[in-house]
Amino acid sequence: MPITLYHDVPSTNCDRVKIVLAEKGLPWDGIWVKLAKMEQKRPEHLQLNPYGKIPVLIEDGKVLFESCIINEYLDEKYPDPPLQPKDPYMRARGRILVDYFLNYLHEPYWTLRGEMIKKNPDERDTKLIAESQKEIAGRLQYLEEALGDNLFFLDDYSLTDIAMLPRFPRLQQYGVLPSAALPRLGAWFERMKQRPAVQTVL
Ligand SMILES: N[C@@H](CCC(=O)N[C@@H](CS)C(=O)NCC(=O)O)C(=O)O
Repeated sequence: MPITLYHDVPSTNCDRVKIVLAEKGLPWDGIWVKLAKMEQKRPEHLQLNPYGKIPVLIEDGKVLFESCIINEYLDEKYPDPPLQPKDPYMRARGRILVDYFLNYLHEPYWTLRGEMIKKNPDERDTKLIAESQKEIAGRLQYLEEALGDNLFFLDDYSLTDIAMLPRFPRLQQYGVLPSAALPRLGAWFERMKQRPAVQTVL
């Protein structure tokens, strides 16, 4: 049975799932959930995802939400090509890096995003923007070191790279990247952009 994805554009959380679907060559039908119209809060959507968010993926009548959990499901159900390391520690390490990136960067990222998308250029708080950019870049230093000299976070390309990628174009757009202090993350981002599956969401 085909996969159905409830999604919108732009949506970094939906992009994360779309990259995995593309890597696996899995066809999917899309159902638009227009965030601008708050369709994600409609009762019929809340029945699928009580958080009132997208993405939601349905396969064979089974409903899944939370992008990283959906991606693990897809990788386990469709293991070719594999997108998780076999070693349990490495899997856990990948989840830790994603948790760090999404949760620990959350506050300064949303402060910066708020300034950039909700205000006209002449209304923006330039001091707050500079502080947020600095805070995010400082927190990214841990990931710069975690990447080290590897091509990808867990050596081989994996769900960890895919989970992080969708926010990188925005970090670039909002002036956090490129940064002389984060050369490895900059090179990783360029490497990620070469992948056809990633190009489907750029
Ligand atoms: N942790 C969730 C986050 C999902 C999320 O925040 N999705 C956004 C779109 S990118 C959304 O639905 N926002 C609307 C809202 O929060 O009302 C996931 O990874 O799927």
